[in-house]
Amino acid sequence: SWAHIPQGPPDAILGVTEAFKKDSHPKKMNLGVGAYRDDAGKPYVLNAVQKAEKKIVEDKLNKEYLPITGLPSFTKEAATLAYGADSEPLQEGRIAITQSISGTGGLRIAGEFLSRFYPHNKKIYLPIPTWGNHNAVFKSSGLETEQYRYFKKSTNGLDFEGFLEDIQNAPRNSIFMIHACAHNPTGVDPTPAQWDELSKVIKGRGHFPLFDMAYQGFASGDTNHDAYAIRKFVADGHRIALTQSFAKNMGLYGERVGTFSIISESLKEKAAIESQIKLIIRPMYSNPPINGARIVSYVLSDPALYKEWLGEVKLMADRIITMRNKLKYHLVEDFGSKYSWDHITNQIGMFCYSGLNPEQVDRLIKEYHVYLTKDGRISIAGISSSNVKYLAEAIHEVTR
Ligand code: PLP
Ligand code: TYF
Repeated sequence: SWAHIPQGPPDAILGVTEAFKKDSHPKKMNLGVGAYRDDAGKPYVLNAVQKAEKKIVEDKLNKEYLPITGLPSFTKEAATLAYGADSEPLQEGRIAITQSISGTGGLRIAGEFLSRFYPHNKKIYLPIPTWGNHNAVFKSSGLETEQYRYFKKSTNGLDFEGFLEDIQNAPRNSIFMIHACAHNPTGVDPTPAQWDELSKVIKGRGHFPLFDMAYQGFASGDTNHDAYAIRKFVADGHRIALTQSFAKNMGLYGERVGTFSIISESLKEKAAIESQIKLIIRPMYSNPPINGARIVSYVLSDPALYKEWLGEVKLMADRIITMRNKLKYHLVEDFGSKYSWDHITNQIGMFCYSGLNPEQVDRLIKEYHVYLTKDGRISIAGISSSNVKYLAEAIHEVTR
């Protein structure tokens, strides 16, 4: 019998969608999960992706197994997108990389790799707050999670001093997991000058940075700009590890395509690392799915599709920025809210960390049918021209 099995809790973010689906109110809004919607509230399949899919069908490719570390043309293009074509370790062939089951799978391989091979300790430092799944993924990998300060409630911005202090106070050679851009859930990123300082201080303490890049292009609309942190750290000589996701920036959520990579010191070291990555993957899922990786490799390697894709990333990022501006405008100008809502437009990427407390979130859900996570995080992508004013009114009512 399985009677001894206790009921597990729902996922804090995906559970919001479940509640939303059960609501039949005509004005209901789902601002829970971070998935892009167009201005009509519909999922958006990028044109560049549709064209790549058409080409893939026309090319009549087979469905043989991929190698354990995935489609080589995909991992090569993905690494170039992240590290930049002029990256020294990339040009020298020193980056060990594998395809992964999207960003989450990349993080799981990262956790497993660090848990088996990181020589100094088994602790990983995560920002407060962070994406809920980070804790679970790293604990499942056998790492202990620690926390560092990141967000300052009083300003709804970065707690830069706290971040620096916690870097200084952590034992030498600690692992720091850092959101590369468009921090989830806060929408707060360090400035370039702050990244420069962070790189220096982290180096000084001998810490190891693992970057999670789930939103390249989504923060600024520019994939190079959003890669600033990782490229700066690499240029400063950090041999970083990195996970990438193509869920958001190519709209390939359900295709599950991403990477895990790590910079090695030499080709010999890289070969050993890759051999161990294979030993991690083999008993988990043998080898990754082929379709999403093909789509990404077609888009990134075809100059016309690549250009079209960059335009579409910018379009998505810009629509989000427009919604931020409108939400703030309605709150302040139409409804005369006496609070500062500057953080709505100062924060970037998919999310606004609104500062709403759990009681206010409860009222939004119960009285206004506006669904979001308990921490007050708003997925801006769920807002459209036709409901932004309704949302502003609802937020104004629960905060007045
Ligand atoms: N890391 C962060 C910060 C995220 O927000 C997400 C969620 O989208 C992921 C990783 C992983 O997402 P996926 O596994 O869909 O690529
Ligand atoms: O934070 C989010 O909304 C996205 C999507 O278990 C997501 O990262 C949320 C929860 C989850 C997987 C993906």
